[in-house]
Amino acid sequence: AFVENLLKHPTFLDLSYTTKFIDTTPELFQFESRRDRATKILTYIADISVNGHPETSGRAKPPAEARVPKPPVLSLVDKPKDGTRQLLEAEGPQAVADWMLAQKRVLVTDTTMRDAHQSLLATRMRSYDMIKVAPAYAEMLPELFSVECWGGATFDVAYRFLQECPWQRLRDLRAAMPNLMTQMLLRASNGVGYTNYPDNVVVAFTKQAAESGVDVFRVFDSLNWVENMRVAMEAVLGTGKILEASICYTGDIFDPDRAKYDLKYYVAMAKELKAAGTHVLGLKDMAGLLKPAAARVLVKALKEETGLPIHFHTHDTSGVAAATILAAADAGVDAVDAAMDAFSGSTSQPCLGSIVEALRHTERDTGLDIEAIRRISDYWEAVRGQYLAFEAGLQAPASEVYLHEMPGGQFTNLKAQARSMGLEERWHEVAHRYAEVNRMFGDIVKVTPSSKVVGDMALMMVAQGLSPEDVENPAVEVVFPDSVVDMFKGSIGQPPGGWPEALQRKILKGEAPSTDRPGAVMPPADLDTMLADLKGQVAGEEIDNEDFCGYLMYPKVFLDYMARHRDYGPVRTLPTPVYLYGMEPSQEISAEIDPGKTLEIRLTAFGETNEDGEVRVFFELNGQPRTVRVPNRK
Ligand code: BTN
Ligand code: 3PY
Ligand code: ZN
Repeated sequence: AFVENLLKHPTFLDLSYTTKFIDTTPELFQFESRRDRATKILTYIADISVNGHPETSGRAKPPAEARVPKPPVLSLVDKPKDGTRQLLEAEGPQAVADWMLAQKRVLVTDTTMRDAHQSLLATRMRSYDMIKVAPAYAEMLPELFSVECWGGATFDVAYRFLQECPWQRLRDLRAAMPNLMTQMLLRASNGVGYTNYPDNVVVAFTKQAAESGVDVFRVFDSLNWVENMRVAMEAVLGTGKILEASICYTGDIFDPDRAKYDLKYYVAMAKELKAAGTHVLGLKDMAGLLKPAAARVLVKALKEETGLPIHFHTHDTSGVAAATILAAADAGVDAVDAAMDAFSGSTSQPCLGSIVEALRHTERDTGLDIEAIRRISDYWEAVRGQYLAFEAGLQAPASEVYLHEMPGGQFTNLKAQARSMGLEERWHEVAHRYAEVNRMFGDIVKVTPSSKVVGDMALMMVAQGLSPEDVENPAVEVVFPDSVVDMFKGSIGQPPGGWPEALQRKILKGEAPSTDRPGAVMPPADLDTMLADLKGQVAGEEIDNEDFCGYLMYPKVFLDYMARHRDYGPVRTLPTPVYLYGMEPSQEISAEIDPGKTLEIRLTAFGETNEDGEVRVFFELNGQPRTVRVPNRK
């Protein structure tokens, strides 16, 4: 009967089906597939309940009485009011840019679903928690400029740690917020990865991102090398979506000791980005280094010299980011980024609700509804509580950021890396070394992936007790991290003024560096062969272009994800506490594995462990008894 149904189905007949089609078209399978997927999910729950989740073991656990996140109840009568998305669809990206310039109010981007959790919770927020509140954004905050919800580190973390498809997240969010523009962070030639990809991979990925639902592309290069941004910028322009090419801010325009990154430098870069056709100019202060007085001068100059709308992004690590935003607002900034209150402050963005209040009844009033913000933030507060295991634990603002200049999005990751090397106690030493490495490297922009290279080097120096003098001394043998060797070879591009030559000679041991744009000397990827390879490796699974683009970015991570998907099924549909901690006897949950198709799951009991080391776990699935066996690894 299944095959008969399948052959008659119109989607099958036009050959556009994929496994996603099978996932979303359960009527084909009658009972079989659903039972199959149910068994997989029960196996996952059983395994985590017995053995724990490897990512949360040994970490702080939320108390049993923790509040369950409940999104605001919506009217659901009217469709949400039109927003920026309708303007983009009707009139295109240039019209949106013109409209931005015509606004008196400060426009606001909410970063909660991307940078905020990347910077506070090591990027671990699951789609489940985002999708539940997305309709509330659409109904209650239609005046938002955009919702940043994709790209940066979220892409690989989704596959690698959350066992979910990042593309599906994008499609689901896009559908739930039809009036709001979605925004992503694209690392230009580094895609959403840590290394330079062939040009045709960057183009294929960007096109697919636009097709799957990204409206605004913030594009940056980790060394501020405009040459290395052009392929991604052109690709975005080709999609008809909004290009927000960005300057990464580092140093201090007022500090004579950091004259490399002065006002002239930033204005010149802004003009290059304008000439390359950007619709909006991003000012990306990834570490939160731009001080209020400097923001006044910089924003004013960028606006005057380019005439472009300016979109300012910063981090609150220092505790003064809101002051910088207000100064930027005074100087005429067009749009700013902020995170919902419960996900704001510290290494994340400054507080959205407080910025809205600070500007209320002024010329630059944002027009956002503060009651809506409070209700949505109340939901986020409960969500954040569930991810206690991933909190980075920066307890207070830290002026130390002006020393190390670490991006907010790197902070939690580097701290975790330090912890895994047994260096957590020596964090302030790592911070010092990080600053010294930056100086040795010639004072570079530090943002993914260049920041990762600086971090690798700093950790290595702390672990091995090496000083900058040791590193620079030609007579002292140093084994440099691979990422450092690659960067000095030119693999992620050129910093302004090039690499310091003496250090470069020591690192490369006589090998010649390249100053070419990496994509210009790299052969294009053979996409047909790679697709055939991928299909061979996942025999039996259909692969669509989203999957293929995931594989192009992260071949191994993607294949591991697929293999786990075959064993565990759509675990993205489990509530977060169950995904992270499993279930207790007599606990009951539901999981909506397809729209309107819900599994009612009750864990009844754990059995004894048999001589093969396996435990039986007893469930009721939609009222019927079910048993699964999983290895007891405890
Ligand atoms: C199952 O549910 O057991 C099989 C479905 C397999 C779906 C694959 S996994 C990778 C890719 N991404 C998706 O969203 N679907 C396919
Ligand atoms: C990223 O590239 O993920 C960033 O957040 C850079 O700031
Ligand atoms: Zn950021």
